[in-house]
Amino acid sequence: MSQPNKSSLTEERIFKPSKDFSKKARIKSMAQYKRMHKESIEKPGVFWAKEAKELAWQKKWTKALDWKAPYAKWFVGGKLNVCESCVDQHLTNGRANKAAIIWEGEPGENRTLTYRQLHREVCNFSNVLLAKGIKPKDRVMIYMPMTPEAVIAMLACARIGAVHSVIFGGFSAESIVDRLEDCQAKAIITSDGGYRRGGVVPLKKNVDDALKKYKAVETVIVHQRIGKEGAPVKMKRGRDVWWHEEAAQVSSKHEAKAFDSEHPLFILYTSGSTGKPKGILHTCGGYLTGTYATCKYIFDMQDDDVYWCTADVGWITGHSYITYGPLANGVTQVMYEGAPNFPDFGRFWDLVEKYGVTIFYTAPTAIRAFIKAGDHFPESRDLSSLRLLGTVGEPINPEAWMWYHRKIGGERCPIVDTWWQTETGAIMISPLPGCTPTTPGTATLPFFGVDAAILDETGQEVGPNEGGKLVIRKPWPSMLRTIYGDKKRYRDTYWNDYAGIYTAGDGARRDKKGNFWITGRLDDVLNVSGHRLGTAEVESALVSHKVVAESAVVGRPHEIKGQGVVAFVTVKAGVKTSDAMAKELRNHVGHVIGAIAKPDEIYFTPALPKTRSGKIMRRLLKELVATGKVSGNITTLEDHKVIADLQAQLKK
Ligand code: 7RM
Repeated sequence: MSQPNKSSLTEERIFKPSKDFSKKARIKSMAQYKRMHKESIEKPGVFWAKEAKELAWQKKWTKALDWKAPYAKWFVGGKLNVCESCVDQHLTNGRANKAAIIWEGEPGENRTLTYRQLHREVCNFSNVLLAKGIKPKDRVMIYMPMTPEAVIAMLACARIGAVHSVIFGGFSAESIVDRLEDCQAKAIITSDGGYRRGGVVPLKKNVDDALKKYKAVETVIVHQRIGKEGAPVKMKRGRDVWWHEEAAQVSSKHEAKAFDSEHPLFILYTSGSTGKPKGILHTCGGYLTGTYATCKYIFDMQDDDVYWCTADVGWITGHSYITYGPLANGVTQVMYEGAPNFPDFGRFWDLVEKYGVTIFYTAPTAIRAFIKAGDHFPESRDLSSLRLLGTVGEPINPEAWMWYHRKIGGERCPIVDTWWQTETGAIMISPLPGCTPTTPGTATLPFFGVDAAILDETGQEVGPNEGGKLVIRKPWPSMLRTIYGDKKRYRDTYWNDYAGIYTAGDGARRDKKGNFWITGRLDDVLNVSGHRLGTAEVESALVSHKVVAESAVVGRPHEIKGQGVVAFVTVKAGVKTSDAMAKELRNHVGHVIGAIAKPDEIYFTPALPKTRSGKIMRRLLKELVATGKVSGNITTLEDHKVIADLQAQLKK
């Protein structure tokens, strides 16, 4: 036999949940999973109706699913207020005085909100929004640090039927402008600032800069997180108001009115293969059902759990697994404002010990950073409260998985490697912690109602261990409904490869046991520290600098970030290149998009490798940065000298 490759070796390592874990878990055996999965695929309407019934509806639906590819409507005719399921229902089911959010600020202060207190805050802020003239379907942008107010703002929007669009606090003023223009937001909710790595992120100032370019915003509501000493802000008369001043003027009582199941809930921007981010639109009933059910089964949320998802609310993971899913389950969760390494890499483990976290959900990039920081950080804390671990955002390398299992999970906690996307709204492929045998590196099997498959170019399902395109063959409740304002792009991006089938944009293979191994994006989207970034976005940011004529951006494997950003740049005639120039361009990209997009390396080149018809040959550049050389067919290359020059530069 030939040498076994690494992946077939790792497939031999199988980890099963302990009997004790399985006994208490919602799904206890593979037989139960298989039976339920089969039913959920054969009769999706029946399966999902059962889940949806556990939420608060003011009017029951008449039809579970209306599917006219590629448009789905779930729970047609049903009416609900998402906020009622996440908050109000817990006032009468015994959870009123249970902690909903245990929050810790980066400087170390903490605050607990019970479900009753959360309800009061959300009602109060709903009245603030109403007083500002916000109507159902109006778009409201949220640009805040990780504070309970970010969650309160989202829930208040949902409560009054407004559509929130949360922008990650690490994005720049220019990124805000693009998104404002696209969704035409009427109001912005922000903070004077947020703490990050000991410093203050000037959120309100970024909003001010954005509003110099986009002028249609009528109201800016500013939550005071820092205070005048640390974050002085300018308030524009007639436009800007303080959250606490407005809140003091309105009541804390608000009755939740029901909206249609298909009423828009939020727009969240994500990177695609063009320079323009896509506004992914999610709606109420289906999205809530998907996030609720996945929390219940995949995180196995129980009433005495203390759950912590370390994502930012600015990403889909924060929407689905901080705000909507966990609260609909009535769980207690920890929320932390700051960086994992502030004041040092022990911070997360301090929080786990201090609050007795039982379920912990983070990203592989964070795990790799912890590995590098050293084992003494977790080893010197008591992590025995943990019972379940999760990962999300990118494929987890087996080494990181094993470290997580040993050093954080104490070899006792199941790990759920959860594959999903902004577009899918909720987790799609993942182990169920009480039954699925896991192997480092695979997200294992599809969740209930998820008909995942791997297809070749002709639409045939590929055989075991053959690579292909990851697709979902049937609609699911939390799927995106469209790209806001761009139906054509919605169809072209997700529904064009195979009729009526959703293409995820990821490559994958299935092993002999049916486990899905996600190999990464097939389009020009990078995954930097678990965050999606379009190469075209970085390119257009570079080209917006006055000295740049042209650029090509590719990813390269990066030890901590998963992928690093490498840029090839051609400057305009007469411009002299230098290290200082490279630094300036890096900062420029940070300014245009945000710090996560800054290229790790910039190479200046008199020309980019192109085909005779003028297309940049990214494939060559990718290969060049990964291996230092190019193989394969380069006969279509217009100018061979370009590659030789770049090769010489990369050697240095
Ligand atoms: C939740 C989220 C989506 C992209 C997706 C994949 C990659 C996410 C995993 C993963 C392998 C995983 N939404 N991805 N989770 N790849 N294993 N468990 O990340 O819209 O921001 O990104 O992330 O490429 O298409 S996202």
